[in-house]
Amino acid sequence: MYNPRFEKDVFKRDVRNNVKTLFRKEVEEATPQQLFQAVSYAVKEAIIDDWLATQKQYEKDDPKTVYYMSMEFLLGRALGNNLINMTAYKEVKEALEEMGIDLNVIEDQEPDPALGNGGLGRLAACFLDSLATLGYASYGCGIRYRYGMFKQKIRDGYQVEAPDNWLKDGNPFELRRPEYAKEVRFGGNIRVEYDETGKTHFVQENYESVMAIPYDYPIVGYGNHIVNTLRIWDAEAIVDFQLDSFDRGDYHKAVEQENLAKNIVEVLYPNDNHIAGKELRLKQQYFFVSASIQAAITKFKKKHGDISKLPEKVTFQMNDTHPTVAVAELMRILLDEENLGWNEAWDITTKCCAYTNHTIMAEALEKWPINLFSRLLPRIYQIIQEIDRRFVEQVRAQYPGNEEKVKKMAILMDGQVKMAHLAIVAGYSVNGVAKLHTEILKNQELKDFYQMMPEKFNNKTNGITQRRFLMHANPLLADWVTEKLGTKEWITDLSKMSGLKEWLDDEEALKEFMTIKFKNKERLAAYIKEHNGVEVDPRSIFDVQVKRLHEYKRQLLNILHVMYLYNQIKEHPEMSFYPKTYIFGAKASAGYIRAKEIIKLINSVADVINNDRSINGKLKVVFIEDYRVSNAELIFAAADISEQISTASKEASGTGNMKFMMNGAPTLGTMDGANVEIVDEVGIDNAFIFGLSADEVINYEQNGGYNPYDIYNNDPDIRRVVDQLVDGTYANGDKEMYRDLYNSLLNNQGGARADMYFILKDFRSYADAQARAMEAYKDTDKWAKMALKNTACCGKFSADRTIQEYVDDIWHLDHVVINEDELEY
Ligand code: T68
Repeated sequence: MYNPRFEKDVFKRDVRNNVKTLFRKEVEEATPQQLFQAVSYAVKEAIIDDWLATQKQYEKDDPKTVYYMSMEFLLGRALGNNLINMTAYKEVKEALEEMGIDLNVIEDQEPDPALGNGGLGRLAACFLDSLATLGYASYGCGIRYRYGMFKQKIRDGYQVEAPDNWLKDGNPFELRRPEYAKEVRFGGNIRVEYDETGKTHFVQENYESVMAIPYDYPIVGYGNHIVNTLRIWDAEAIVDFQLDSFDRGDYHKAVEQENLAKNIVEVLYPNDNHIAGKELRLKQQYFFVSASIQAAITKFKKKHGDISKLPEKVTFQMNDTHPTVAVAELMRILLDEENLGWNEAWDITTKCCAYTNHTIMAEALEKWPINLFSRLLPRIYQIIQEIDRRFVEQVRAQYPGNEEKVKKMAILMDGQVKMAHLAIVAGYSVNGVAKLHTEILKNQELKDFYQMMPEKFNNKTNGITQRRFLMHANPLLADWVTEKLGTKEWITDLSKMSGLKEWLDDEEALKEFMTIKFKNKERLAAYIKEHNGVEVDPRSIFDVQVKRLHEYKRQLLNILHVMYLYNQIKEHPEMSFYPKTYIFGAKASAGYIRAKEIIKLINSVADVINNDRSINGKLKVVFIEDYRVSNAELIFAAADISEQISTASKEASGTGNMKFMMNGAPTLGTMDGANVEIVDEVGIDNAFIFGLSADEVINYEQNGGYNPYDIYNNDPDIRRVVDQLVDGTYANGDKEMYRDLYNSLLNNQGGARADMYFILKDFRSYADAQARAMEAYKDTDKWAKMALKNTACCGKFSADRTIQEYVDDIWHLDHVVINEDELEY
């Protein structure tokens, strides 16, 4: 047995004891939430042993460590995942059954930790899982937001946001570590001092400060006893709010300090691929970055003393530009606290920091107004000025007389601090997240930087963890895969999935595979019935688009096509049509009006179609409320078709596409992001590809776009659905409700081109891909083969592969092994 603590009797006794000591109850009287807590504390105890063992091993081996710096970690629930990675899931399920407890019900009690928006945050969580599983020393560094991603309710078809108070019942897996607290300073001014040797010192004064208190989360590796740490920071006032300060007249100051601390970690900004540029956001960034870097340096110095060796043992990976102040903070510590000279400090910093870019969307590029930035972070700003001064000198030396270059590349320009430029100049590595994306970075967005420093640029195609998205999400398929491969190796080596190709011509195996899909569709149908009150037929094709709502992701194209299908069915009731269920799930940023209009439109179309008896249930539309990691797991397992229909060039990678593929759903999509590599792996015949290429899109964009009226005027089907936005069909006669969507498709508006995302341009080609998919589905055997081929070819898309590439090319970490025989429990 892997872990003696999971001997059934011991475990059962632990759970009973926990119920008693935590709640003064017997198991039989406990609520499901109380049982969740009791079970989780029992699991945590077992984790702590491995956590300690890991610390010991790291202490001994002294491996190089990566600090993965991210504003977001979209973890999803921990209990089930931890049990899987401790290889104890089935044993614990059985033990609980014997106590009359259903593990699935208990798992559902856990709030879904949603400290992230979408792809970027979930990628960070998958990476931590892979780092632990592969045996690499790592810390995730982030913020312990009091409120995570909002809960989405649909009221009358509209999105309504409710706060996500995820900590209200406490959190069994976290560990508060006040002994590692760090002070973080904001504002004030910098006084220059000279010491007796004539050396300059920069002293920050009149600042406000907060205490950063770390909370540690165990990140359990799969079956290897390694437990790494996600360290997220809470903020507390330095001077506790004390009544006697009232007497001293400091009442306001005390309240202010308390509020400053409280505000910083209050809430996650709910924007995906969009930067609002709020001062509080910059505070959040500096807060967690400063605390994390201080902690890393303290730890390093305690062991090694000599700070010049930092790059040998430590690397900071910046997840997008959000933590880029890390560069200047590290410089500050090296200059002001370690008293190094500029060159030496710069040498260390540029060997320690690396940057991942996740988007080319202009509205997501971080630029801070200099006045705001320098007021909040005066010393950091000084340091950035000096970095910029030296860099601009270098540009001028390399491109004499070319002031255009300086304008395009400087870090400080037009009153702004350009965070991406800072990250590239100071980073030793700059990577994109899929091949196509990296090429676009090199040849378009970051072309000037690529020309000047090509050696920094590299690609790391994203991946996902098969532990959560296959083992936990789809236990039926996971067991089937193990049986067919005759080994569990795929759990830590996903390339082994290719062994499934042997079964592509085996009728019996294909039937089993499709039976599993059917059962998963029944499971999702039950969820939809319970949560949405809509009846869907698991025999219909489940065509799914779940992801954040964004114009570039083109949910609007999908729903316009549904409207078109509905028109067709009404007009030609006799035409052959395989019943289809279109499933959507998406949160819109609270302030993104147009995205919210699209949600309303989807729900209105669902309302009309689902209530039209005349179409005999041929078409259904479902909008799943509050799409998040936990229901995503049910959805991927049940999908027949994976909609990945972004405007080519806009989706840096996508990772949902990989989760669908792994679970046997062919991609219906554009040649964008990692779709390109999915098609490479699975073959063009096992996907449904349509639309403009990235080159074509970029070409149109550089030439002012295209004229959507050419399509509107010449294609009556398209014209009809576009008109239906403003003829009241889906708005109870209200002709204005969707006027903005209509205009966005046809008319230039201010700076925005008509149909910026080429929805009408790609419509015909999309409808054609949809028709091909339906034809393919009608041939049951052919479809089964195609679906299995997708699962069999998903090997490349494991985050384990991605992380190994980061390790080999960027981080150069040492592999750590914990010897099971030496464990002391
Ligand atoms: C996503 N980016 C990419 N950003 O859109 C997706 N942005 O193609 C890619 O697969 C994924 O990153 C992982 O690489 C995001 O998710 C954000 O969430 C975000 C958050 C705040 C500010 C800007």
